Amino acid sequence: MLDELLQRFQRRDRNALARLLSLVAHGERVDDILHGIGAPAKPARVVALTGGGGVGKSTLAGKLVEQARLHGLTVCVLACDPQSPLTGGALLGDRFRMPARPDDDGVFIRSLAAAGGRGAVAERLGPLIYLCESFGFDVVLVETVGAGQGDTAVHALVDVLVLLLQPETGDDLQWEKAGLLEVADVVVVHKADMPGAERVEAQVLATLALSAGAAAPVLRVSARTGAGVEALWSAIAARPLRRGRSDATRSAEKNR
Ligand SMILES: Nc1nc2c(ncn2[C@@H]2O[C@H](COP(=O)(O)OP(=O)(O)OP(=O)(O)O)[C@@H](O)[C@H]2O)c(=O)[nH]1
Ligand SMILES: [Mg+2]
Repeated sequence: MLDELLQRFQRRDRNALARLLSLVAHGERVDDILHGIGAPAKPARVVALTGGGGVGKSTLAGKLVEQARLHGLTVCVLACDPQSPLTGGALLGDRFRMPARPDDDGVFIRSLAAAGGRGAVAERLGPLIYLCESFGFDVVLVETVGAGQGDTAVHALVDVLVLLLQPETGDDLQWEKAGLLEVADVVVVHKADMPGAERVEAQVLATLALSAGAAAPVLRVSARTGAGVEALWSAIAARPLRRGRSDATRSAEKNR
């Protein structure tokens, strides 16, 4: 049964990929699956979109999918958003807001919100990413659960960590406390079509100026109007791939 799935995976059967992702998300046969799929033929560019609930991660992911396709790259989206009581569960919303053309086999979108609960999925994020990378996608885009301790762990599993903030959320200090700014490779002030974006941008720049590490680019972006989306794609594409990232991804579960 698993052997057959793995064979279909090697033949790039998307249903097999979907089934294997579900198994791993539920913590079933993870080692057998990792062993069976083999190493990726080429590294993917793995990008995480993280930020608080409702900051626009799913909407922006849809825009980045478009950018990837415009550049001729195949892309896989793993949406691990929580079944937020605020949104009543984002499962449907994610499909809705990521308008991949159904006939475009360069795009694969999988929501894992329902698989074993958010904690479980977050724990197995490494192997889930590794599966998508081995399948051969050029870009793997991960929508992670909102700001929290998990995000700093996500950093090691991805090449580019994109932190989304938005104007007037009233939790201006939250991202500083969480240390998220320090691990972000790109900071997006999202919903820049709304008032207050400049103020948040100024706060972020002031905070980054005080920190020791290399400053992450700060970009104002609106998925709604499309403003800044291309600049964001360029910033993501310009980041070097993280050395050793793929191995870290593969072994993430064993080492935890
Ligand atoms: N004004 C404005 N609203 C936006 C923008 N992008 C998304 N939104 C709205 O923000 C709300 C949340 O968007 P989502 O993309 O679901 O946000 P999310 O971060 O994925 O949400 P969760 O997965 O539930 O944490 C929706 O009502 C969107 O229409 C934007 O650029 N500008
Ligand atoms: Mg979402």
